[in-house]
Amino acid sequence: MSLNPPNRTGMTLETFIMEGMLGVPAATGAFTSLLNQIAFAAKLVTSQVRRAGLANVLGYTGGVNVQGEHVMKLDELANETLITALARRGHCAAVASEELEDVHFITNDQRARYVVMFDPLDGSSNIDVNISIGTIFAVLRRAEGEDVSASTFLKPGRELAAAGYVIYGSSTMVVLSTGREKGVHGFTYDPSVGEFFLSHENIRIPEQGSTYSINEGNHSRWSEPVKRWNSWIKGEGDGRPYGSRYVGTLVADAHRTLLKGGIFAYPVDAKSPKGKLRLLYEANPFAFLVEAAGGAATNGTERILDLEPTSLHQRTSLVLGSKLDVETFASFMRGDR
Ligand code: P6P
Repeated sequence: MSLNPPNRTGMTLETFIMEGMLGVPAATGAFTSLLNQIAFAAKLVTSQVRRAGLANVLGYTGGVNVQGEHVMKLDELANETLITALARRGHCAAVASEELEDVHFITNDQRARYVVMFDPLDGSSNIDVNISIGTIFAVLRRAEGEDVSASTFLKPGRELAAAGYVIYGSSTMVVLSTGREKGVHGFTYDPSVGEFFLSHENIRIPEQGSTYSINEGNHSRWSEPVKRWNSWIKGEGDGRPYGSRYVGTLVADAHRTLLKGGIFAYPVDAKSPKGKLRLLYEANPFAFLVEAAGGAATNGTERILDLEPTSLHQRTSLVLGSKLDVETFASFMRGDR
């Protein structure tokens, strides 16, 4: 009699990690603890974000509050929260953040086996209009005996040990993966008990979708191949008309694409000739997740996870989503269509 796989829906994120469901042998302890620290930080940041609507009252405005104290902007607060959480328990040697020009060193102790890159609050310009925002993170292992430096972070995304994001939307969710073999899993936050519960086990992206996501306001600045792809995807000519969805927060647009399929594209353009999105803590984490869920992620033609980083904040074009939709985009870039 074949036993059905255990239904793990409702399992807490902490238990899921502790029991090695992410392919993390609990025996290591360090990696498990690091992921749980990230989950802990997500709880703190979601609490700060949920109160952002009261920003002027609570003073999360980056100005000075009634006591005359300088108050951090929400993205600075999220940044500080993540660094503090990651510095505990001694498993993280250093962090690289969208908010910090340089690497923030924590310890060179060899027991700190990992470094973490993150965008603490992606899309923070959408806070004051109550549109979804998010936190994006990626984890790299240090090489044995390696002294921590900026170059520790400059590894291609295929070497990531884990990646994930928190989306602060109609509910707060953590979505993370330790790689293709262990899948991509989503956990939804229940603020009444302060826990993330497994709600989306083993997320798989459809082979093809029916929505495309791109900022059409950049149309005049796109290359000719991108313009040809754009008119095709609208159904002008032989294309199948897709629905257009664009939030303007990478975490929200990529999350929808991961769950529903389709394509998200932020190609280079005349205003952003190297692309707008950051390779290390935006493109790589989402490329890692989308590939682990069975999709694809390129810079238009090359696999994102194979790009060799040269600087912490370097930008890239990013095209991700259903394998077939990303390949169609690439066929236009190659001039095949
Ligand atoms: P645009 C948000 O500012 C962000 O960095 C990403 O989250 C998002 O995908 C992109 O910029 C949106 O850029 O030019 O369309 O406003």
